[in-house]
Amino acid sequence: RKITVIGVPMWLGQTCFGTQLGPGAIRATGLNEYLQSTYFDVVDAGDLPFITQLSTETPVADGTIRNFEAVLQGTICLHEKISAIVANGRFPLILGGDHSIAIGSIAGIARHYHNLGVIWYDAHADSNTPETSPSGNIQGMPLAASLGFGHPRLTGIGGYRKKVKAENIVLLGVRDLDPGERLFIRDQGIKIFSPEDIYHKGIGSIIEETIAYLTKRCDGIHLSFDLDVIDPCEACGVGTPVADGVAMKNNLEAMSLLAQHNIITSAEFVELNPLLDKDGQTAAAASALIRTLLKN
Ligand code: DIR
Ligand code: MN
Ligand code: MN
Ligand code: MN
Repeated sequence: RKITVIGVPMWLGQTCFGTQLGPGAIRATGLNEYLQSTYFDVVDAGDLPFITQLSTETPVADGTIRNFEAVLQGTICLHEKISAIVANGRFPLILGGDHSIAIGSIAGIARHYHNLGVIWYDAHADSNTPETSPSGNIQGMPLAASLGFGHPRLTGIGGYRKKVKAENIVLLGVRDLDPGERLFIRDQGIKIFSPEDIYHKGIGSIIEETIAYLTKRCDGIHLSFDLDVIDPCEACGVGTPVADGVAMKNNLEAMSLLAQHNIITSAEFVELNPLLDKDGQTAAAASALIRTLLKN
């Protein structure tokens, strides 16, 4: 496999300073050295050149979206970069950065597939629109935006609106839904598994079901991994931890199964905030998940 690593030091999709340091903290685990020793062809394209100072932007566009212009420009920049990586036949491994960046990565990837599947592995559903968002954070909107719902400038990135179809999405590990998101997921008929489902059915059977469901239609599958899906006891370095998460043992097994089936065509690992981390446990978790996903 030909892999291009790209860091996306974005934190303005939420309010917790430090998420822009995520790519560096994951690299510091020795990820590149591991990948380069394992794979023939690994390129680290470095970080996108974002300005990461404290934002003075007023909470925006139409008054409901925080740091709108800064996040929009970041996602546009990422979209172009990722599209070029995929066009060159390479696997993009995206290191975040907060989850708003998924708008750009999916916009860049989806143009190269007829039926892009997305596994959204997250404590949250990130399915808010500016109308339903309780926070105004774009971090909570990327899945809705990728389906074509939200601010037109966010949904219009890349010059096309609908990046993924609702039936090509599976949500895994979700346990914190806002009221509007609950309705949205039901209306769209999106497949969703909670940590409780994983506990009862076992991660193996959930992943097998997910793979069977997506591979029926999809010609590529993007993994969008929000590190806050992990139980906070094992990964505290995230801005919005939610109790009763998915154990690392299960997360690693999930990555291992996805690797065995060889179906993931792009991946992002987001929301690491090294300033909130303890002894680098969350960075180490991210690194272990990536290594397992890319094994073989
Ligand atoms: C919440 C939190 N649903 C929001 N979302 C987060 O702000 O829309 N996503 N933290 O990862
Ligand atoms: Mn998320
Ligand atoms: Mn989340
Ligand atoms: Mn199988």
